[in-house]
Amino acid sequence: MWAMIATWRMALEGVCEAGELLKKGKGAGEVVEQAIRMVEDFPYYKSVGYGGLPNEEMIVELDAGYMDGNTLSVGAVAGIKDFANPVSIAKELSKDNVNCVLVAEGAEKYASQKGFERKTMLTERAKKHYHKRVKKLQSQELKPYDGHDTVGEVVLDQAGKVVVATSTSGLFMKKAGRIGDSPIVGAGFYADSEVGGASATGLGEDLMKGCISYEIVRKMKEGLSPQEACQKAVNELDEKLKKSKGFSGDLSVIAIDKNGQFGCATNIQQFSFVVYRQNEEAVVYLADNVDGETKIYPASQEWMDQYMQERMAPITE
Ligand code: SD4
Repeated sequence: MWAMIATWRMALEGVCEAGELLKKGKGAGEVVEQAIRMVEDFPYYKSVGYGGLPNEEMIVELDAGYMDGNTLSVGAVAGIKDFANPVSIAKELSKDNVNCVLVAEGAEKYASQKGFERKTMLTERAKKHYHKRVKKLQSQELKPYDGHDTVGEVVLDQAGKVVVATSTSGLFMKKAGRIGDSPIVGAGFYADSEVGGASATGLGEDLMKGCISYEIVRKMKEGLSPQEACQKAVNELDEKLKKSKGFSGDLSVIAIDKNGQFGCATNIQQFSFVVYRQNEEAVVYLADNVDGETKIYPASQEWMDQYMQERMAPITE
């Protein structure tokens, strides 16, 4: 049995190609890397890789994480500038036993030494978004906004290995050096091939507080289904944050277990995600929070068309 799940509609093309590789018996590590690289390379996705939106100094700083569920090996980069594929650097780092999580200049030095492709990641389009935002920024809180999303993918291959990886430009207009949950093991991603894997997207500062990806895998290990584990983890963290400080940021999560069953939960509306499993078609689902329950339904063609139109529309003043 092979299966994969990924955050947000933007993962679809990569997931479809990845499925073909999984059918041929390719390993989860290679597959997840390839699927995420496709999102990193696509210039119209403004929250991951090339074309990702910059920080408040108009510099694109990228975060990525990778975990191998067979060995629990983890690699991650944070605040890395001008490398085309942070996910590949994170994967490479996971092969080491020490120095597996590198930030900023250290990460860049490592990536250069290893020969990873350098690329100016700030695009003209991202600059336009930046200038537009600067004009209206004064009144706005820093938060994940529509279309600004981390790609997180969990893959189960035919050999039963589970691998998870993430990649993001983080929050638009973040402070220089700010990192979210995406390069933090247990928060943005977690995998254990004996159980399954999970990944998160939303407000990193809040997702981290619940170590939410680890928590989902832990709940699955205790016997909850992926859906129950996702829902419980989101509700518990959401309630705790609201009770203790009156506010919870966006929390959206996905998971699959070692049998290829999947789950998703969110505290927002219209969280999109992609599932592709053996003997099934790849499906884009939408998830809505309805009174603490996540309602999941396939995205309509109209929604899919509009998604792409919005991503590729000219940026108006
Ligand atoms: C972060 N979790 O850097 C990421 C951003 C994100 O939807 O997922 N936005 O906090």
